This record gives sequence, structure tokens and C-alpha cells, in this order.
Amino acid sequence: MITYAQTDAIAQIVIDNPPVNALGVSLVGELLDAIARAEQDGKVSAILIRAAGRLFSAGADINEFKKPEDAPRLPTLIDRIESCSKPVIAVIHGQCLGGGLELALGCHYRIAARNANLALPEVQLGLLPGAGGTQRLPRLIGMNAAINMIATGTGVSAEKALSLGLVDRLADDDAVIVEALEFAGSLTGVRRTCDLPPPAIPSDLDAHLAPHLQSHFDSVQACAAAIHAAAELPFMEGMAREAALFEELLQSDQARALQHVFFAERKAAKIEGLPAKIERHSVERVGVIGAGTMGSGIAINFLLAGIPVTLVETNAAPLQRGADGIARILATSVSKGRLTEDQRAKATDLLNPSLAFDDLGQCDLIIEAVFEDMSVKLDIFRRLDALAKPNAILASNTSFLDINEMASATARPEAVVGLHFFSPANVMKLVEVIRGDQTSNEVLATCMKITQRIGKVPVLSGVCHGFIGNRMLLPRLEQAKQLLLEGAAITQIDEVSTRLGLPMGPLQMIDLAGVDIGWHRDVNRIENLNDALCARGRLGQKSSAGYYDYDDRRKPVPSTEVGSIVEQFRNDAAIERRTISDDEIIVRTVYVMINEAALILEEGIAQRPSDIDVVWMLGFGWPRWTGGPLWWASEVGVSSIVAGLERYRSSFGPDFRIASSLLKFEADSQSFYSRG
Ligand code: T1G
Repeated sequence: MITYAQTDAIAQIVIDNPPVNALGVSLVGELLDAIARAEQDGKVSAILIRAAGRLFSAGADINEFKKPEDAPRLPTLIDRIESCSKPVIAVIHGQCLGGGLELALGCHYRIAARNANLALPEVQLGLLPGAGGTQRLPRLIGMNAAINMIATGTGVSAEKALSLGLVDRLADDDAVIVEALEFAGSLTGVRRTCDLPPPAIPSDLDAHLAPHLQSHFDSVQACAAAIHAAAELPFMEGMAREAALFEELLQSDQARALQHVFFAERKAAKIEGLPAKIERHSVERVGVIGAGTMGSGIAINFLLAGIPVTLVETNAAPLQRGADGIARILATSVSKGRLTEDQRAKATDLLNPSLAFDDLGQCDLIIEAVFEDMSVKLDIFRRLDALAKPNAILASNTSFLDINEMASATARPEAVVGLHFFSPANVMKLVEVIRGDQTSNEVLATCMKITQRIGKVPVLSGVCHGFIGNRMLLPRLEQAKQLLLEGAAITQIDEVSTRLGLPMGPLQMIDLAGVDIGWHRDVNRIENLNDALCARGRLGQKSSAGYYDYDDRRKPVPSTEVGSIVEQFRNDAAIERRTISDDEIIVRTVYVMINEAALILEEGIAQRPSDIDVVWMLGFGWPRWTGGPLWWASEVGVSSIVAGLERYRSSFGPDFRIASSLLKFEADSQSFYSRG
């Protein structure tokens, strides 16, 4: 866990707790002993605290929050470091996060390698920095800079940290220890952050805090209170205030939900039942077929990860549009400070637009992102089978279609997989990795790894119509349109979802994705509401008119034309208009998704409930602070879900059934998650 060494008069305490130097209870105990040893050793004049491995520390051990506190806590250690009579220097490299940064703040000095990133991300876990960070950081760097770091969890680079006064010196990555030893040798006394005066309250503090206070995260509100305490209370009283706020958050539903999300996003990439050691393919060059919005977005992910991309189209015009689209997105990222000019140039150089399908023959992974038409895709897979490298992975970006059918068009079904990106593909973090019946474990393991390498969170899905996310979406959209016909208002339907914290309701989602998805394009064939809207050119946001009118993009209004279309349909179908409650809407547009998720789990399409939570959070914006749809359903209570589905069973059609797993949960008073 730690090693202790001495170089001349400098003691070196090295944290060595793979994989992320998490500061668990036993490590805290060892560090307390090491500090005491160095302080008592007359031959020691100064003390370095540094870490082995790729980073300084990921902070407190999140796995230990549930355990009762009966051992020395991180704040005790940090106070002990700060009270040490000899100078203690934190030697920081890589990630220095949460309690790791708070430990560094308790040190008297801090030296950082240029590759360091310093952050207090506790707020993302539903917590706040609970080991003195809300009291020491404002004293060190001022209120406004501290608010940004504490209330958002955003990190600062080593350079920025130096300019803020958060670190005292920078060093080249490979020289940071040598420089720290030299720096330590020059020190003659300690400098305690707790002795610094309380930070001045800037005149614009409330303006600075205001945007953060809009957050749904209770932890952000608590951060604001703790930061205020840093300015208004003596240090020890401020520490007591921080501790009280931390303990309150620790017991909160949001903190439990957000910590569930943290582990769920990491567990998703693990494939159950796969041998620990598995041979992955090397992916040095990627091919993307189709330079439309999706193809271009997919290409950008690989380009930014330093992987060359051959982008293939059948005609020069769409190929040029795709290449121009990629250039535009990269340039915008530079102008917004998300990319450096050098990163943009490097990414651009790796793009190889081509009209020659044969150029794909060099690629290790080929992703088709063409029109959602099975005949087009089958033709592509047949051609790929003939020209792709022997070990190439052949992937489809399809949202709904059958990967097994595509695999059957090749002599290498074990190499065929789905990689379902979500639009915009260069932004959304979710990729559904679709396992065909014959997809090999090596191909799956390679896809899980390469999607993480491009900064995505992969979730494994089996083959069914719509896989995980879209399969749950379909009944939600159908019920929304049916509720319209029965008398609910457009905004009423959507606001039930937005009040839950979803970024938009089902009808707003149809407008965003396009009312014409799956439309047969025959304006004289009107079989449902979407057909009627499409026939009138109401294709959604892209035509500035769908279920809403988008004359003012900032304030879409429900369409009166759609109102009359609905009226017409209602009369033709002799549907009696009635008042519909929000309760009915939540059952028919949200509980129905929970039921679909339970069926998806029963059929083995998804590996685990937390994967479904990840899909809906990262693919559709389900609010993280509720843990995802199945974590939320567990909090609502399965019995309420089942009772709601029973109440409105007739609305779901003759083939509807309540998942047997839901009924079993209800009978056993269980849920998707055992409350451990
Ligand atoms: N505690 C326990 N395990 C952790 C951990 C942590 N803090 N951080 C990561 N892990 C595990 C993770 O679950 C995974 O496990 C493995 O390490 C690799 O992680 C008092 C209360 C450091 C940037 O919020 O941001 O300090 O899946 O896959 O992509 O105020 O991990 O292999 O079994 O993410 O290279 C605040 C959380 C804690 C930082 C590395 N700290 N971690 O990313 O690897 S609360 C955080 C990260 C706190 C104090 C408060 C990232 C990373 P497994 P990984 P990575």
C-alpha cells in the first residue's frame, strides 16, 4: 500500500495502491504511521508524499462509503499532515482527484508534473469534498475559482493550477521527483493552508453561484453552503460545517444513485462469461462507409483518438459534404477551446476520403453507416466479405436491423457485429455493441476496448428489434401518440417526462429524431398520425414543424395544425375525447419502458439492469441523479409499476404482457437491485 524511503534528509512516502491509488481506510492508517515515523526521525528534515503508477490518487475509496466508519478517516490524516512540524510536499502526477487533491491541500507545498490534472469531482457522486477541500481550496485560490472547481467537479491542468496558486512549482513529467527532492532541500519551514485568512467574498459571488444553483444535484447546493462557510466561519467551524453537509449527502438518495451510476458505467464494458485473458484484434486503421451525419460523426471519434479513417462514399458530392462536415465540427471544437489547433490538424491528416470501395481492404475495422435498408446493407456485407482483410471486423451502425441477417451475407459471421452509435455520434458517449449469434468473443472484446479507446461507454446487447435503447423507446412513442388521440395535450404528455428530469418528452423526441423515420414516403397513404404530419411536410425540427412549431427555436409551441389533424383522426376512429391524468401518462410513457426493460433482461438481450440504466442515461439523457430508469423504478417500487400497468393494461393492446420478472419482484418484494 505504501513504501517508505529516505534520500539524504528527505523522507519519501510512496502511495502504491493499484489501480488508482484509492485512499481506503487501511491506506489512511499506513500513511498516518508513515507521517509519524518521518516526524519523529531526527535525520529527516522534509517529507515527500508521492504515488506509484499512472496517477497520484483517485481520491477516497468509493467502495468504502457504505462501510461504517470505525477507522481513521481521511480528514484526520490530512489534519495530521498539515500539523506536521516538518515541511510536507505533495508530488503530483496524472490524475489528482477528490480526496487525493484534498490530501495534497493538507500538504504544506505542492509540486506538479505537467501531465497532472487536479479536480474535486465529488459533486458528480452526489457528495462534496468532505476532507477539507471546501475550506482549504477557497483560502488558496479564492472563492470564484474554487466555486468552479468544487460545484462542477471540473479539473484544472498543472499550468492552470500554477497560475491559481494551487501548486507551487511545475516539473517535467520525468523530472518531478528529482525536482521535488531539490525543492524539499531548500525549505526551512511549514506553510499551513488552514492558517491562511478566510477568502474574501467577491462582490459577484451570487452571480457566480447562480448558474450552479439551478442544478438538480443536491450536492451542488451543499457545495455552495460549504464554500460560504469557508468565507464566513473560522477554519475549524468551517470544517465542522463541511463534515455535517458531507454526512447528510452521504445518506441521500441522489448520492446512492450517482455512485450506482459511477460503477454501472464501468461495469458495462465487462462481458459476463468471457475468459479473463482473451486475444483482441489490433485496430490500426478504420473504414467508415457512408459520409452522412452518422458516418462523419463516427469517423471523428477515431480521428481524435489518432486512428486513421478511410471514409468511403459512392459519389463525390456526398463524400465532399462529409469531409466538409468533419472539418467544420473540428474547427468549431477548436474555437470553443475543446480542441487545440494541433489536435485538429493531426485528426484532419488522418482522414482519407475515398470513392474506392476497395480502399477498405486495408482496414482492421469497417463500420457501415448507410441508409437503414436491409437490402443495401446486405449488398455491402457481401462486398466487404470479398475484399476485407482476413481478420477485419465488419460492423453495422444500424439502429434496429438484424445483425444475424447481415452476418449471413458473409462467409465470416464470427467477424460481424453491430456498433450502434447515437446521434450526434461524435458527442454521445453510448455505443451499443450488438452481439450476433455467431459473433466471436475476440471480436466482442475488441469492440468493447476500441469503443472505450475512442472515449465511449460500450454496452453489450443481443439482437432484437431496436436492441436495448430503441426497443424501450418504441412503446413510449406509440403510447404518446395514442394519448394524443384520446385527449391529452401535446405539452401535457411531454411535461410529465421533463418533470422527471428527462431532457425532452416523447413527442419532442419524435420531432428531434424526425417524424419521417420509417415513413413510406407516400403522401396519399395516411395510416397514422406520423403519416398525416409527414404528408403535410411536418417532419419535425428539420422542417421547423412537427408536433411543435419551431418558428422560434428557443420557444417551440405545440402545433394547432397537429391539433386539427388529431381531431380528424379522433372523429374518424370514433374515439371519445377524455381528460387524461398525469398518472396515466407516466404509466403509459414511462412504466411501459420499465416493463420492456424487464423483458429485455428476461430474454438475455441485456447482461444486467445497470447496463439498461447506462443506455438510457448516455443515449437518451435520463437524469443521472436518479440512477437510470431501473434504479429509479426500484425507488418508485415495483409494486407501483405493476399496479400502474394493470390499471391501464387495455391501452397497451392485445399482445401486451407484464414481464414475469416484474411480477416475481412484486411477489417477493424484490426489485432490479437488492438494497445492499
Ligand atoms: N474508489 C474506488 N475505486 C475506484 C475509484 C475510487 N475513487 N476510482 C476508480 N476506481 C476503480 C474503478 O471502479 C475501476 O474499477 C478502476 O478503478 C479503474 O477506473 C473525501 C469523498 C481515476 C480518472 O470521483 O474518475 O474522494 O472496474 O475504469 O478510465 O472528499 O477512475 O476495474 O473494477 O475509471 O483510467 C472522488 C473517480 C472520490 C474519481 C481513472 N474521486 N475515478 O479513470 O479507469 S470521493 C472520483 C475516476 C472522495 C473525499 C471524497 C477514474 C480515474 P474496475 P476507471 P480510468
